[in-house]
Amino acid sequence: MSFTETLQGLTGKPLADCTNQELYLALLELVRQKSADRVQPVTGRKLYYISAEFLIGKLLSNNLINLGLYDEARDALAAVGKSLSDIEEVEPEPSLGNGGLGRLAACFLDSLATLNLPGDGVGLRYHFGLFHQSFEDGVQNEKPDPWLTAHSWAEKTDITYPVELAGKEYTARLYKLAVTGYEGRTNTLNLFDLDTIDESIVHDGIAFDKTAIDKNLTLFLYPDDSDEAGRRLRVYQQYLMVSAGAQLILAECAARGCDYHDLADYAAIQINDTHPSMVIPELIRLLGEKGIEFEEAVKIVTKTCAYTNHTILAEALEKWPRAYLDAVVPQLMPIIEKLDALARTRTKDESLAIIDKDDRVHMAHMDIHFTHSTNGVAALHTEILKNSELHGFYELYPEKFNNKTNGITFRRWLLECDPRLTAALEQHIGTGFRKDAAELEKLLAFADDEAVLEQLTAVKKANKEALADWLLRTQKVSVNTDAVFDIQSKRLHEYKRQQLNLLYLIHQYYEIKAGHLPAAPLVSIFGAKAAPAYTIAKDIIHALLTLSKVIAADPEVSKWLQVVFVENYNVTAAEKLIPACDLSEQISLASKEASGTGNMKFMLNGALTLGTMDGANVEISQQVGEENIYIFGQTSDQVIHRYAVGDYDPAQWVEGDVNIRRAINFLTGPEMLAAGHAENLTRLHNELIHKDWFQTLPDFNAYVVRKGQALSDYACDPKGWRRKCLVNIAKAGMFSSDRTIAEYDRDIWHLGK
Ligand code: KOT
Repeated sequence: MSFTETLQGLTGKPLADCTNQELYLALLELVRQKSADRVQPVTGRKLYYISAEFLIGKLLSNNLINLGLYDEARDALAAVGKSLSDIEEVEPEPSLGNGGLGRLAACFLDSLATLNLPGDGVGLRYHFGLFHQSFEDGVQNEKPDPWLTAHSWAEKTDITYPVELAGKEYTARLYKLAVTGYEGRTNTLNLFDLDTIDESIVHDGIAFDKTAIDKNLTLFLYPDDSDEAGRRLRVYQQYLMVSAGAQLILAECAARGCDYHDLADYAAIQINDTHPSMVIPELIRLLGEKGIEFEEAVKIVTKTCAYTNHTILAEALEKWPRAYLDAVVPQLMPIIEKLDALARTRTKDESLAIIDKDDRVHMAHMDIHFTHSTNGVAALHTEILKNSELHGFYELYPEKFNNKTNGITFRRWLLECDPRLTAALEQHIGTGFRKDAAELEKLLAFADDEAVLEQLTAVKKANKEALADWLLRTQKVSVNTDAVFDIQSKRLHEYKRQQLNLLYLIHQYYEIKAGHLPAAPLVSIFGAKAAPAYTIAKDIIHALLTLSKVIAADPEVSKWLQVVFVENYNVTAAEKLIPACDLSEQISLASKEASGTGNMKFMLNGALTLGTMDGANVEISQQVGEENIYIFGQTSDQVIHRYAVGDYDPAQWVEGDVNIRRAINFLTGPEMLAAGHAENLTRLHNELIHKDWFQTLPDFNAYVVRKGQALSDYACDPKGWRRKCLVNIAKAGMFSSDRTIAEYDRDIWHLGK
């Protein structure tokens, strides 16, 4: 049967007569059937990757590519005048994650299935993913982002588990979402939910009654945790996930012949940062119910579980007041107390305890004591964990610490999002890189081949045109595709320093006004969501939106400079932005960005990085060589030292530097106040002058100089620029999540054995 016939069998009428919605549902069903054919029996150890977030993004195209059906589907639809990309627009995006941590989990599932490794995800079926962002009057507005429709990728099962929260029993129901690898097996993403959730309790944007647990527990990804009810709800969510997850793991292992004493021969559990940490005491509790004594249960769990740390930011390290846990998970507290006592027999260092003197439970400490592996997510990050943040633990358990530099799946972040570049690459180096990313290095043979370099430039230009069309259609802005496309897209956070980019843009505004024209026109594009309760982050968005208006209204400046803030940045938007980027902004304060993964996506798509020596930027720089990347700013050692000395005073930098002073004062100057809100602008101005917690000002001049150099290279040395782009693509192989997963398997999981 031809593809068209198969699809027609599912729609029940000629394809030409179908709506895009009907075609989408038929394709979804077809993918389901084909994915089911690739389910394989599990032998030996199987991985359970437990994570509060799986930022999977839309799945139709990805699944078609991995099943080898994409070209056929596209052509069959084109033959009846339909377009696959229009059909994709029907699919709602599951935004079940905040950013890097959740997207990493999604890339890992793709790589596990591609490498034919038995590895499932365990998480929650949130009814609304990360909020939908819109800008109203220059201010971020949040609305629910529904993705569950009558026909969803996640299929309801009959499998349920009882979960006790605050002394009351709830029923967790399992939903299964098939994850098919590229030419690989089908694994499962297991998502838990309650049947009693009531979407109608949401009101006024994303507000809802936080007390009715049976109605709200899985309504939202990470409910706002700025108030106590919100924080408590997060503990409820975490326990629902780990208790149902642990019961699923034990049931699956038992079905395969495990007698629980040998659990570690059947299961490897990866704890994705501390959100799933309660799986440790929960497994010990459940093993106790099966008759296994505490001491043995601790050994079994330690052998089975491993922990990944994704951040050193103090405010992100989860420490739950004991009173919360007493209230929500009283059944775990006696176990956590015993674990604390056991940990205290191993070290006298009070700072390594699980329960501190203020009665707070340190989730990361429990993870490090009672799992066999603690890993960081980039070389620099792991070194900082070992030498500063977790130094005491490193001294206690040096053998547990290891690095696993992050990666991204090339199926989504190259084949799917950049078909033009993929085709160009395949013409010269074949298709081997699809599964063996190291083969991208073959491209280096063409580093001085003018025709190939021209071709890559033409691909970039076409991608910029496509982005311009999309921006016009969805954001109603028109951009000059001859300009340099400079993109900073990631969560809005002060440590990521969108405010540094903001100050640069103001500086350029003044320079252009003074007749000091840049080497090339610049389109500076932002995409970022700010946490709803993160006031300064929202002020930074407001300042950028206001600056964008001020510049657009000034014909002298707007010839050279344009600021575009894309609404509702998500995986779908990232897939449009990244292939069109010339200059990738990775400008976090050194030591603060654990790894970054956007940096890898931009590099793979032929953008050059303007960045600090932070996270995986360090390894990108090592891969491409310093002549193929624009590095600037303080080193992590300098930053850590400045924090330790504690004498950083932004006011001195403002006083001592006319350019810094000029840029900062512009925030509350007449042009900005006329176009924006005094309250937001003044608060940001004060924050920068009096706190500047992420040391924007000491890096300002170095950033201006380096960015100027990049623009001048782009404009004055196009040949050199193209060559750098080629080297970046060729050297991106090490950042494939296939490499990362192979390392996790080799060092930590040992799957299938
Ligand atoms: C959020 C809350 C608590 C603990 C950790 C996080 C977290 C860390 N969320 N995202 N991250 C990012 O994880 C990515 C994947 O490892 C990194 O690339 C990135 O640098 C982290 O910020």
